[in-house]
Amino acid sequence: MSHLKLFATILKRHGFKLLEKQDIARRAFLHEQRYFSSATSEPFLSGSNSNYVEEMYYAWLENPKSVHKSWDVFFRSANVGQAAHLPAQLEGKASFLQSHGLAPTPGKAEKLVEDHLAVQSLIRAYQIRGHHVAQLDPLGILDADLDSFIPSDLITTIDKLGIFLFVFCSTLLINNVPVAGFYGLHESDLDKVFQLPTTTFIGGNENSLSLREIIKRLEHTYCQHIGLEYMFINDVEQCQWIRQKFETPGVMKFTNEDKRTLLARLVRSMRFEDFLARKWSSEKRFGLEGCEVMIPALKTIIDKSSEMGIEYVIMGMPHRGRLNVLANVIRKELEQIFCQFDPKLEAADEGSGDVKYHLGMYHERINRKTNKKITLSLMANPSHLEAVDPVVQGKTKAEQFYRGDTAGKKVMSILLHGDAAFAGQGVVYETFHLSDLPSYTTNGTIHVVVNNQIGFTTDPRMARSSPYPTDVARVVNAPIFHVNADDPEAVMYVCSVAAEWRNTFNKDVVVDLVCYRRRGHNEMDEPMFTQPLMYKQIHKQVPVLKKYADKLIADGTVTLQEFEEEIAKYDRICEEAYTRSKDKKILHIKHWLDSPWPGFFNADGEPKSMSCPPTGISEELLIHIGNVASSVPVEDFKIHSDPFISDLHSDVGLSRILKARSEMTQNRLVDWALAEYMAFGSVLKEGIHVRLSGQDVERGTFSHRHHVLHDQEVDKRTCVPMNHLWEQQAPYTVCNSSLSEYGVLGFELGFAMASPNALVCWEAQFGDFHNTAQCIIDQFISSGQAKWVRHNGIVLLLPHGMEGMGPEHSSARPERFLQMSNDDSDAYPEFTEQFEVSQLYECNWIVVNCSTPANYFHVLRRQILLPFRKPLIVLTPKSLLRHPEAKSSFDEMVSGTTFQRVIPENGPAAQAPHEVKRVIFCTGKVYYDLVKERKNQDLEKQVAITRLEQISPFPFDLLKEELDKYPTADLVWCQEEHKNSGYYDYVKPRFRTIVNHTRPIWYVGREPAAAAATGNKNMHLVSLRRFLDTAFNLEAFEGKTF
Ligand SMILES: Cc1ncc(C[n+]2csc(CCOP(=O)(O)OP(=O)(O)O)c2C)c(N)n1
Repeated sequence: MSHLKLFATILKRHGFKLLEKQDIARRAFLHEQRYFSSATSEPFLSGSNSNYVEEMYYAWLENPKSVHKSWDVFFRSANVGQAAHLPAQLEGKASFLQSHGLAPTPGKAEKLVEDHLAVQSLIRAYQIRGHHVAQLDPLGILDADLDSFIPSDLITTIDKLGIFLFVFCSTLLINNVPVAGFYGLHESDLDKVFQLPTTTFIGGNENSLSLREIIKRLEHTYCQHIGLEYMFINDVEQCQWIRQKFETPGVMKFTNEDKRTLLARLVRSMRFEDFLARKWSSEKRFGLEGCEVMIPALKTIIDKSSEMGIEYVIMGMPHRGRLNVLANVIRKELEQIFCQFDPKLEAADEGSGDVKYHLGMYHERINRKTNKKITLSLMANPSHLEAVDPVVQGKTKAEQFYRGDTAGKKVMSILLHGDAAFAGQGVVYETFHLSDLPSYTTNGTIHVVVNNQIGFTTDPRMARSSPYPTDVARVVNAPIFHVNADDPEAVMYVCSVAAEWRNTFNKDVVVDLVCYRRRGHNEMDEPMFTQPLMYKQIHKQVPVLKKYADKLIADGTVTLQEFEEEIAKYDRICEEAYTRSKDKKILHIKHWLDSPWPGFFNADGEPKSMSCPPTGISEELLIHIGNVASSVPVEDFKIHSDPFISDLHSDVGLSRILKARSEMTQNRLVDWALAEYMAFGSVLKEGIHVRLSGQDVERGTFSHRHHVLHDQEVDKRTCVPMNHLWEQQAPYTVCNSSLSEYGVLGFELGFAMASPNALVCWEAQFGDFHNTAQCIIDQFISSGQAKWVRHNGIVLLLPHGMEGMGPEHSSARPERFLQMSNDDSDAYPEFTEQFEVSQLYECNWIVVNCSTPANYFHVLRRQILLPFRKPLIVLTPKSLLRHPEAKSSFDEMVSGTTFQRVIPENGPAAQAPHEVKRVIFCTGKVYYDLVKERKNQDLEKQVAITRLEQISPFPFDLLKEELDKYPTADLVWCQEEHKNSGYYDYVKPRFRTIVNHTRPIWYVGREPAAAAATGNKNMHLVSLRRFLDTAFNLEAFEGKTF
């Protein structure tokens, strides 16, 4: 910053702020005095009562070293008559001091105390606000904090102090009071020695320094190329740790070897971009130019982490520099990357693929610095910026979990961000909020921001309201290290400290690489349209590689010849790989898989079979699980029963629920909650980890689940009976999540990615809340396999049902999932023996709406028994959780039984199908309304009701059987949802395909509507009545055409 700019700043701020802040400083001082302690080891500035002063003085007279250094400074100054004035409480002891020749000269003495306080405040001001004046922008024209003003409590150069005091202070008056600088310090104070507080390390081995040296060292630490934000952290130990890492004189040392490695890495980073630019000048690649330092930065983080024991690093990143990361960090074979630029190559794998800068990667290699094995994985991601963040976290958590790495010492995540996206995308905040939750923490993530000070064409001043793009990290007390990306050594140091921070505290940390973007948003864009001045400067900017090479050549670390050879060597590597890439004929998307599942598929990556064993289990198992589910498997644990009723009546509250479970088990029955228990418990026995996450899932939104019991007498004592089923069982994790859908669903999707041997379920509080996680659903769950050939067996449990609860708690929007299902409505399939399973294999996800607990039990188990993984969307019930009819017998769950995709009519109508006038097809809860109404109207022989349990992929085969069975009946699709939602639009064309358009499928249900449901209970009931009447009006469609 130029001096002129500095003066302007000083003048401006003196207009009103200065005295006010001095006042504040004084008040703080007086406040501090009240808390003086009498400990003899205490420094002068916190010493207290009067006897204590005498003690100090006598001790000092005997041996000046026996007292704290600050007292030594004080008595010494007083003795030479410099300035020694006691704090107000000690003034009463003036006579004592006078009698000992220590009579203070009032003005000077007071100044000594004030000056010490001022110096402390000054140090603190640097620690808090030094980053605002750090030189972070490599272009030298922008302010990383979007503010060109210097905080008024910083003295940024010794020059400034001098100029400031002489030029301005003597003449500047505010309210007729002469302004003597923010702290009242004068040039004459510069060579005075001040005691350093314990909250700084600038002294190194020294306890006191001259003011001149203090300012110099503070400036060196806080106002050069590194800007540190950490003073908001609540933990003193953590703050001290950071201060020590950055303030200690001479900490930033690099050996020649380090510098040469850094240069070589910069060569690779820069020449890779140059190579791509030369070969494919008109292709989008989102180059890294302007932030080439990111490659050595990531490598430093990985080296350091590997040194400290990390074996697996999982990364998520946006487009910028992604190819470079694949090439030079993950070390993907260059020819594989270059292949991606060849539009003529044929894709060898299933799926539709993705553009090259979205693909993922998994690679095991030896870290050359540490000679240790390291696995690196870059997660595939959609264009949707930051969406991958929680996915990376979930996968990292799972990898830690399966390795028993509870403290995150073996597996860690690194997330890269663009400045605009980091500031703008809410999922960043949601992800940060998972970082310290026991069931979601990954024990610290290192965030690296490529802060090129622009977002596409948008200036950061228009893109965020926070000073830095990184401010979101402050909510979790993550330190933020801003660094000028044109100072590679500063960057390496910061990255190394970041890695150590994570290893020491297992908390998140942010490295903000303040850089620039040499080209447009992509290589085809013209940035001068929108940022003319910035780009004029960028065009003049010397690339970082040249700057650093010049520096190392000048100081003799490398010779020009060595540098040129390094460049030639890497260029040769690229050329050779390019030649090899020309021989490739086929593009394998599988080579870009980020999460391989060794052993799960056969050698060609195909499922080992195309069949699924029956999903029923033995009666013995059902009974055992039922008994544990209705018990409290730990001693002396008092569960909930109504506190207002005495213990004698223990079958109230939770006791009653458990008792009911026990009775159901004895009666060989299950309700929804018990069926879920049976499904989870049985797969746990088979060694499959089960994880259920979402808001309030432990108890269940509808208070039906109760998977975590709470001791009513001991705070925070809990018990999870599901983990007490067998001695040898997989662990069960059930966790209430933060109030987030986007972040948490992304997290669970990532968790499910790590292993096929886990049943990972996410439950929405109400089904419609999934729409705040739409990006995860659309971009990952629906299309993930097609884009990135990776399977995922995540289960979404979405409470759904029109129960008069208003527009917002009724519909899980099944139509959205069905609309994205990839089965062809018009293609009549061939019904082979394996039709059921191969249809599942071909689909992008499975959508079910079970009408019985047994079927819910089966579909959960089928998820694990299938020889491949597909996302499963389950529309789950609300009122059916307690519906007396919605119970299943053990007979429907024992060995040999299986999931029923369709539950056909099995009452009187099925006995005489030719007499049936109407077949109503339906799904879910409306079945119970229809059955009741049919009984009321005595139409059990005339009307068959068939339930569609698996809606997608559509069970063409079973429905064909049903349709053939009732050749003369009307066909009706009945749903409780509005016509433009629910299932109608999905099922209608498929039914028609089955009957080859020869029979109509009539619609019965609610009218189309803009809102998912009415908020008026009466309207709800009226519309229910209306469509039930139509459903059983056998003349309703007479004479109508279709
Ligand atoms: C969620 C989302 N919204 C919008 C976009 C469109 N988009 C692509 S890149 C970009 C600018 C990103 O800027 P920044 O995060 O600073 O990264 P940079 O491109 O500068 O590296 C935008 C708006 C997107 N990809 N994702």
